[in-house]
Amino acid sequence: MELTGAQILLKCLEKEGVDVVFGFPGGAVIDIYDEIPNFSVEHILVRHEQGAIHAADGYARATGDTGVCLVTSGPGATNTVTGIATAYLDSIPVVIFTGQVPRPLIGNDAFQEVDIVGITRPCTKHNYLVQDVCDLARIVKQAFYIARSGRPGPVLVDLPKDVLNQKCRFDYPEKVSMRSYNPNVKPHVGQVRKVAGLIRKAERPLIYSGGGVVSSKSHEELRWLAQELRIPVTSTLMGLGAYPGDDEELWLGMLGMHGTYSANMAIHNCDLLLAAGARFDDRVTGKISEFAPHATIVHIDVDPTSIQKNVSVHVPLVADCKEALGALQKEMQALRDEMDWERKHEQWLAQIQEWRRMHPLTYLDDEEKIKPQYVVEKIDEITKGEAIICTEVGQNQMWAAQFCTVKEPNMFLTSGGLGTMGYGFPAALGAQRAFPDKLVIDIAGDGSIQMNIQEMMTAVCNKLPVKIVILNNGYLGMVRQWQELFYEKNYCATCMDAQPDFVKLAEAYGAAGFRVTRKQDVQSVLEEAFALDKPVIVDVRVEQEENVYPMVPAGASLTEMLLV
Ligand SMILES: Cc1ncc(C[n+]2csc(CCOP(=O)(O)OP(=O)(O)O)c2C)c(N)n1
Repeated sequence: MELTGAQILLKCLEKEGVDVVFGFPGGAVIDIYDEIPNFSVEHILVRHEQGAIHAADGYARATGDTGVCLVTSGPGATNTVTGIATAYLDSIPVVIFTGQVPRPLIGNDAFQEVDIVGITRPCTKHNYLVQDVCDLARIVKQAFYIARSGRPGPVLVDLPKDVLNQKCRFDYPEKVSMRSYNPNVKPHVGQVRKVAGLIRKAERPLIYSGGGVVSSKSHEELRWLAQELRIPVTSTLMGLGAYPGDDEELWLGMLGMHGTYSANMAIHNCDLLLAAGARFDDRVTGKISEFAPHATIVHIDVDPTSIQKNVSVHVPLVADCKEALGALQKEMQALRDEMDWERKHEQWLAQIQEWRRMHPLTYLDDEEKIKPQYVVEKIDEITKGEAIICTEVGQNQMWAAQFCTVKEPNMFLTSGGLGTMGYGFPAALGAQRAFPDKLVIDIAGDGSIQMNIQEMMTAVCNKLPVKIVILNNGYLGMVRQWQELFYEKNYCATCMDAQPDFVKLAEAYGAAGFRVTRKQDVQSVLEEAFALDKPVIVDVRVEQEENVYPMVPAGASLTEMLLV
């Protein structure tokens, strides 16, 4: 039987096991919307297309599966670009379907025409313009395959309106074969042996784990290597949760610009750095020429182009992290019996504990004022590490990363690479849709939350009881911090004291709102808010000019930390 393009698309989604699509309609995709009620795919109507793409991304990060978003042509498509770039920089699998004007009008400046394939070429892993309905099923199959495999990422499929009306027999391919795309997932045996030999010889080894460990689901292998061989672990913002944040011996916390003193000192002094699924971004390395100066650097990454990009690596291992760490585990299992790992790194681990004692991750608490770190600590205490934590961008994000004990992967969702304000709340909606019974909290700044607050209506309509905790400092805090430290306190354009009444705003949408102005109320209000079965905003008035420490000034060496 022949089906229309719109029907074929929805059938493909069913075949891919997609249970939810986040979207916003328009003329170019109305044929798809016309068919949605006839298929098993749920559609969640957002209030802005940026909300749709971040929600799809949040769904993908929380589940480890692929997120899907559907929008119309022109402004609908361009409204997703920030979210596409966000997913691209963090290697998150999402498939974006955009409507396009009918083929005969393409290139004619038709109403609501943009070249979205051209616009997104630099920020998608791959993209397609479907020219013939008979290609549609194959393209959708490829899109999902490319988004998920190798180094994951966003894939966009642009759908001209007339193609959605054309008919073709539906035939979903079983397999994908693309001559030009064959990610290398198996590690080279010789390289694995070499790395095993290096681990065996190392006296001061350190694991630097990134988002690739989370997305390849290789946290078990990582944990084995660290715990059995007694190798301390630090991670990027994206890697949080791969290693349990409550291991007080081997876990050093995040490294880099706002990393812990012990993590940054360990990087500087280690003799072997095992980087897994991380890309040495500048927020992590500080001054490149002084990064890990005494270490042999091993880099495990499925994307060969990320190797040697920023830092010169001694031993590359191009493979999926799960395959590579699994192979290393096997090699090391054989060696473990002949070595006394328990004693081997004793001095190194003692040195690390000493650094931790000298400069623990801390802040100057106050009897009266509410410190933002105190709020995050309370959130952590109340949720016992069992909530999915999302963040916006800025100081709120760094405090969340520093003071939340993330114990499992896929539990800390944040825009690491692009640093997109407005990411956290819609991402939280995606995560909450994936896990209706989990507590999902967006730790927010008063600036960021205003970027996508319209999605509160989506939360209320769809009964997604996300909790937003605003660390309200009345500033675009992170920029203000830079102005304070490096621009002689010239607080130009960072004061945000003209604000909506967040409690009334929540109520206007049909959600609940609380305001906290006294330290002694923080805990009880958070508990009350988290217990409610509806979306909530908690507006906490925190100390206005609090800074995030430690801080490595941009371009400085990791050892040049400003401390509390
Ligand atoms: C879309 C976007 N615009 C601008 C920035 C630059 N920026 C980074 S952090 C920040 C301040 C964020 O302020 P707020 O959300 O209030 O959080 P705080 O730092 O106070 O916790 C800004 C403006 C950004 N990251 N994203």
